Amino acid sequence: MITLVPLSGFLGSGKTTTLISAAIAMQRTGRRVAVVTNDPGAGLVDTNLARGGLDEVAELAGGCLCRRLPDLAALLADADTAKKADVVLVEASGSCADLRNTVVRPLRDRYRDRVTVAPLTAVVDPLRLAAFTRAAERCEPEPDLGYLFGRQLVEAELLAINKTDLIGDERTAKLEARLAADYPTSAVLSYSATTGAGLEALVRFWTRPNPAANEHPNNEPGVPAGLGPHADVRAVRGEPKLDFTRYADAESQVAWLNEAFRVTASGPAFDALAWGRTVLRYLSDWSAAAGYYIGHIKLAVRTPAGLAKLSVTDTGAPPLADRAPARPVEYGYATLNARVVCPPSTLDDAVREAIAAADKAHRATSHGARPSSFRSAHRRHQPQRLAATG
Ligand SMILES: Nc1nc2c(ncn2[C@@H]2O[C@H](COP(=O)(O)OP(=O)(O)OP(=O)(O)O)[C@@H](O)[C@H]2O)c(=O)[nH]1
Ligand SMILES: [Mg+2]
Repeated sequence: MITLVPLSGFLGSGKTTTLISAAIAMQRTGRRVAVVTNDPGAGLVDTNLARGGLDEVAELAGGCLCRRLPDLAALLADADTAKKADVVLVEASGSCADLRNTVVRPLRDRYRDRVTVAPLTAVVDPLRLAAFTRAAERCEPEPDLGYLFGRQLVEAELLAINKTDLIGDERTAKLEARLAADYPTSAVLSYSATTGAGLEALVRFWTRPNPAANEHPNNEPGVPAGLGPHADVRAVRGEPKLDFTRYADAESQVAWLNEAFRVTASGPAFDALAWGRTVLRYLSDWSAAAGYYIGHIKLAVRTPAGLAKLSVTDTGAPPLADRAPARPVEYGYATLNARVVCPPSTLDDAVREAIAAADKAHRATSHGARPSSFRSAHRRHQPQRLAATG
């Protein structure tokens, strides 16, 4: 029986970092692990990053997990039959909610003889949570993206507080206690995907023997056993149903860019990490100046000397480097993914300018970058302003 671990959580919360660190930790204990990334568009930094450290990586692009459920089921069957994996970690897109009803429960219903589905795990960035909480405490109207963030927490079976290295032990303990009180039917854990602290407990939680989990789809924490397989778990828990209009509004505010292009040195070699840092610094400054909210902007440059990978997870924040190539290089293949609350054409302009600025500063030439952002069809004309996480 194969185990599926579904990871949800807001943009930039650390899902991919968690998935890679956890996969490596599991492999060390002899497990065969595969990972699956998912996005509305193709060309993912996350897939590049995962392929840099893991053998079994699949990308389900072109639609949310709920729309790709048959493909996910086929992937699981293949991984099982070909003995490629006994654990599959799946990352949902950061703007996805309602996974419990659209992915987890159908898998538990229909594939229970083949798949054990681990608790739906929402990766929580404590700084992002604090920003939404502060805005609520100031009695600001809840932005639709804040609503989406909240829904991811509501439906999770495990709230996994990540990035504890940024907040320290005392704040972590307080946050754990608060989430346990606010979400009494969910489990709460804390860890750091980058330092590895607490990661072992997270992995243990996912893979603990839980023979009851697949016996009945409603055998879940907080849900009385014996309800029919199609009962709505949220209704049973007394939670309001998902407001699909707000969910669609939230998604439609985000300009979404997946762009791939080639970069070559204008001189003998260029520094791909420094080049990438300039691209992201430019976009971060631009977002701060214009008041646009960054969900996540990430950039990977695949070079002969290794991968350069950087992220910005907040408006105006400095780019953080996750991977650095060993030396300057003659060329690289760049993948840029940006999720920003602004009009798509505005993001396209900013990306063009950012690339031009980096090319000029680092004696490089980018070829074939034609930014073409999109957003889901449900349009809002006034993107809402959100508080930065800082
Ligand atoms: N300090 C710190 N940074 C982290 C941790 N986990 C992730 N990050 C950083 O947060 C940024 C975003 O991490 P990702 O793993 O790409 O986040 P994600 O949730 O997969 O992002 P999307 O797929 O875009 O929604 C990266 O720069 C990571 O290095 C952590 O435990 N501590
Ligand atoms: Mg990711």
